[in-house]
Amino acid sequence: MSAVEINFDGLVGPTHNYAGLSYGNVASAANRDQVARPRAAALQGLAKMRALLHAGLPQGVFAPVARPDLRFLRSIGFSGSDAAVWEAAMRAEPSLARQALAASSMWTANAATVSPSADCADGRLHFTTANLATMLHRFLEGPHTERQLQRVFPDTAHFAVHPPLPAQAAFTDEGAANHMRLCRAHGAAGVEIFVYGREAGGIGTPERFPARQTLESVRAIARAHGLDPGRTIFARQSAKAIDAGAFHNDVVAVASEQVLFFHADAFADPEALRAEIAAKAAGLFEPIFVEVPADRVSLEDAIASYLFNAQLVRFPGQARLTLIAPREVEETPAVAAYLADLTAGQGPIGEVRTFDLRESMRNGGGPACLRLRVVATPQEMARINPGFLLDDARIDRLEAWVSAHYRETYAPADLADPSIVREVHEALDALTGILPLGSDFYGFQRA
Ligand code: SUG
Repeated sequence: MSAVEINFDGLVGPTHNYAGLSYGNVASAANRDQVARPRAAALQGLAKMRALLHAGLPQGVFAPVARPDLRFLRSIGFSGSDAAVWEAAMRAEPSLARQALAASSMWTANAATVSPSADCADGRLHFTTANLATMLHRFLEGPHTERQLQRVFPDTAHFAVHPPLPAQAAFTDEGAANHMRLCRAHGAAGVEIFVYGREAGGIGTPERFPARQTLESVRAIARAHGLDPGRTIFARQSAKAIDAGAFHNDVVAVASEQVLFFHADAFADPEALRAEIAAKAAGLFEPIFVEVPADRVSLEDAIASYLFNAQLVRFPGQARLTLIAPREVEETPAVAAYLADLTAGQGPIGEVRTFDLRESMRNGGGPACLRLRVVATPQEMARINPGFLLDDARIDRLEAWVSAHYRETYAPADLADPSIVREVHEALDALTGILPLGSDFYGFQRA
């Protein structure tokens, strides 16, 4: 048996809401203060997980963060009971309180950067927990994510879970959303491509929106993972893409096996990138480039439809890859027309399957954002905590849990309700009985 790629999707948390927190993420800004539907959001995510499982792919899950982040709120001076902390924070610092409430751990493409053991000098599978230091609400995810990774990948003989890089402007890191890997087969040595938006000195910085990943951060990750410089690439994302709203590279590019599917405006120097990939892949595999020209799909349509924020997967027995895309690609005429031509041709992508992920999409999170890819050999697979891998029975239990504990809707006026805190704690406490998190996983359980 060879290595497999497992998608670990983030379970949408009970406090899913639209707070407009992510400057530079056009969907997040546009939907600020809309009424959110946490239950539907979580069920949409679980439906995607079930569909990929039924299509024959291994599927894992990560638990949501406990929100509001009371530890954070206490660290900035709020005190008293949990409910009192929340009430006071919403009254005195509503915008910071909203940051503390974000359910953003659902986008596990930002949880960590992952290098399969075939690429790492010590033969272990490496994870660097992302510091997400550009956005406060996302930065708060770090301790949860590191703990989550340790629970799923506990065996240090096979797995290395690194803590986040220093949470400082020189090292801002958004995890796998800015990382791609090309290879002949998942278990074979590959070429890892790290995409960054700026250097700590500020050279080439976009003008409008923040670049969330630095060159210094990705170089540090490649070092920590023990990657071979001969098979590692650092590519600059184009400032144009960032300024158009591609706040992560996975909004404009996706890679799988030999295939790099990307927008013509994704990278600062696409020709140099192609040449470097070809040189570093020599003797390993033949890269296949599927570049989408701007006159077929504009950067704006690519970002609005999330065409590239797709999962590019190989279903068992399929000769060509399948693109798992959001429903929005069908609703953007230029994108729908492009995809019809793409799949009708002889290229590497033979099929498109779409999913309704509307609730996540409205915060700028498509299918690719919702999953962290982990390539595992059979030996590594046997050491993953199996309770985080899904089968139908576990998905049924999670769906029932969501239906029992999640609110139908969250309007901005609902958020100050102090009973939110108790509701979330009850829900997550019950979750630790479904996933093998342990009864001390969440801070409120340890308090
Ligand atoms: O970091 N949105 C997330 C979306 C992350 C998408 N992930 C990838 N592209 N891989 C972000 O901008 C919005 C939350 C709010 O506004 O309520 C948010 O955090």
